Amino acid sequence: MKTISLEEVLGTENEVKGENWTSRRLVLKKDNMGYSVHDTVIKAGTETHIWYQNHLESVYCIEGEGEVETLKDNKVWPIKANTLYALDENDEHLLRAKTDMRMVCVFNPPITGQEIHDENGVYPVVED
Ligand code: 9YT
Repeated sequence: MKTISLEEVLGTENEVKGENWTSRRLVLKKDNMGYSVHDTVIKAGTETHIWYQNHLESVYCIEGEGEVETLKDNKVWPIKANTLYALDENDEHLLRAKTDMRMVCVFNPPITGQEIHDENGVYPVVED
């Protein structure tokens, strides 16, 4: 077995910054676990358009609050600490952070790192 601490990831290539979030990759495809695990912070006051067409993702909120709107039905799902949302239908959605939100994200199949560089499946909302 092995351990990895958040401190070991900070400031490395596995700390990836998007426009509205910073994702610290703890477990990646190269670790051969069949999934990846990220500790992600979403910035307060942001809205992010996300559609992982090739990945299933579970997102466990451990700090903060906000909401998810699923775009197929415009349903709004309040999210706060200790709530997990599972994108079990590759759901296209908007993630709105009221406060900073800290999320533990699990991806199946695992993120390689390369996909995220290209931001495949993640389309930030363009602000006017
Ligand atoms: C919650 C979410 O999907 N945020 C976008 C970043 C993504 N989770 C990642 O790459 O860690």
